[in-house]
Amino acid sequence: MPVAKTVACWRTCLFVKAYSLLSKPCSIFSLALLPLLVAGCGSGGGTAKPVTGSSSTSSVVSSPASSAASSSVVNLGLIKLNQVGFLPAASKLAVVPEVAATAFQLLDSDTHRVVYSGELTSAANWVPAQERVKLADFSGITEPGIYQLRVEGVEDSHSFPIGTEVYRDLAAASIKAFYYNRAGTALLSQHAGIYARQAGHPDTQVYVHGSAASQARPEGTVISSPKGWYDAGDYNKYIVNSGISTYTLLAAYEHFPLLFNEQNLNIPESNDDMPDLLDEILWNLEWMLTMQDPHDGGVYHKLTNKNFDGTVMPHQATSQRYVVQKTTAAALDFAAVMATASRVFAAYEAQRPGLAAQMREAAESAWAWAQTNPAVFYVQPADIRTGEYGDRSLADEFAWAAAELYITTGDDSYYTAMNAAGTENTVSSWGDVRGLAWISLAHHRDNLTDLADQDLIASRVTGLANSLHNTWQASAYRVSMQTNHFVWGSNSVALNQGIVLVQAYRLSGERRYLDAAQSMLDYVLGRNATNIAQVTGFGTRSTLHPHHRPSEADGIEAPIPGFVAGGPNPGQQDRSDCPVSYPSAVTARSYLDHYCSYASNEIAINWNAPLVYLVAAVQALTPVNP
Ligand SMILES: [Ca+2]
Ligand SMILES: [Ca+2]
Ligand SMILES: [Ca+2]
Repeated sequence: MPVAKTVACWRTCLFVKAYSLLSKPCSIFSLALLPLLVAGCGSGGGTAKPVTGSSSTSSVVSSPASSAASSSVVNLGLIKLNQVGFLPAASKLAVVPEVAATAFQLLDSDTHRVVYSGELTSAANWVPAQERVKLADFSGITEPGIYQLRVEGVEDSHSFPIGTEVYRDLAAASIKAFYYNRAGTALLSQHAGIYARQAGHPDTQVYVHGSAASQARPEGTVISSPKGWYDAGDYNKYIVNSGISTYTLLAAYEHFPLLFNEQNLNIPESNDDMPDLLDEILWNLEWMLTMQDPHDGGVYHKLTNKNFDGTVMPHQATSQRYVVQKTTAAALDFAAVMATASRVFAAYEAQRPGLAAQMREAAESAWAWAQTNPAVFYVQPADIRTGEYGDRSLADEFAWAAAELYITTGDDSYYTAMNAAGTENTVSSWGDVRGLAWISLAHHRDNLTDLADQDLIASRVTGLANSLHNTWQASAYRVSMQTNHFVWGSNSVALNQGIVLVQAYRLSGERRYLDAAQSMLDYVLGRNATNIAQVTGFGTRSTLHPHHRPSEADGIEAPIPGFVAGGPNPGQQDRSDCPVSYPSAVTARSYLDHYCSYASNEIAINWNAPLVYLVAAVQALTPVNP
């Protein structure tokens, strides 16, 4: 077992992540602190053991099923497309290197018979990849089958399917990833297969940290706070990041219930009388409820070790756990999620009597706490070194919580508190959640009180979507990702952009928004500059070595499936902790498929949730008949 000094340092860099995701450069403050924090980590840095300990090689580009001829460089010269495939009536695009050819052919992958020929667009530059490419549009091909794209002068593309079921497995796996990250329970082989593991982190005896002490619960008070999902590649649980993650899954259910009602994830709660997605969400909601102090409504910011665990399995990580500091952000994110959840679970009163009411009361008391404590920011105690999720801009958290409470209760005072006219719409991230308010208001627009400004709701949704759509339309890769979007967790930016586009489609029915949203799914699944489908277990050439402790420590070669990687991040904040170099410093190719790379290859619940949502949306919204 690695010794304590091999505690990974990626959370040190989450500290930086806090800044990068808020679209600020790393502050001098954070950079100045880095050496101090990293100093405690030993030579391994983010990697708790040498790469040779990995179950596979450290090669960045190798892949068992790669069709690439050369593995010595990232394959700039290849056709890039969604490797998981397309629904029959979907928009279908591929990126082709700048070659002399002006036409492309679609082949039947088995017979190599040409089934379609089309014109390539003229070449254009995609700035984030510094790459000139052409586009092939084969949206007109709707016949189910397995295909490849052929362009003279380039290797044939990966094989990919067109069919009605192409996203079925991905839709399930992206949710089951949360099951694999459950705290406090053993994963049995009947559900987890080769990824079965012992229970870790029961969290039934958690200490109230000094920073969280109150008269009713002084320092050292023992509370029980079981269940929940591990946040990311580490084993701690954070309310702020649980906020957007749990909400995004709840929104997926609110928007597309039919899809999930029929889904069987093969989890312990399968075959009960609750949709499996809701069962999985409850695993985290039940934990979140325990994070509220019943004496005052305040919510602890996180449940954590003092330091990060090494690269060990959950049951081997047995450090004492603490709840740390109540914060305004935690109270507001908690209030928003519980208000949302109480709407969703109101339909399951028979299965869970009283739960919806309990959640609503929990939301309202957390909101009340935040009203009396409107600016309690997270301050990392001296003896705690895990992730901070610090955020000093809370207008968006207030707006989001108010919007969800307004929708759930119908109380106009919450709409007033939201300050709708002063609340912009943005692509969401854990630290900027105002966009979630607009998603919920747009979805519930037919059931709001007269006070709600319907024109404003529509204009906020379409305004942001139009901006993304215009970028998409003008992009050589036909994606809405631009250079400044390549922050830590850039794949979640792409996915959350897709979610914004989906809202505009749901509001307007204009197909262009759905096509742009499809492109953002395509992007994560292979139509990106790395030519890697960045979800474990999916695509011909996909992420193999995520920064995820169980995936690294389990001794199984294949990574646990269904996790989206953080994605290209030119910040490369893990460079000094990695024994191999990134294959490229170019923005959209700055991705390292290695366990060491917490800055480009970690997994996180707030990155997987928008994958769940976007896959479901594309499946549910794409017309069945071409
Ligand atoms: Ca179930
Ligand atoms: Ca914020
Ligand atoms: Ca593994």
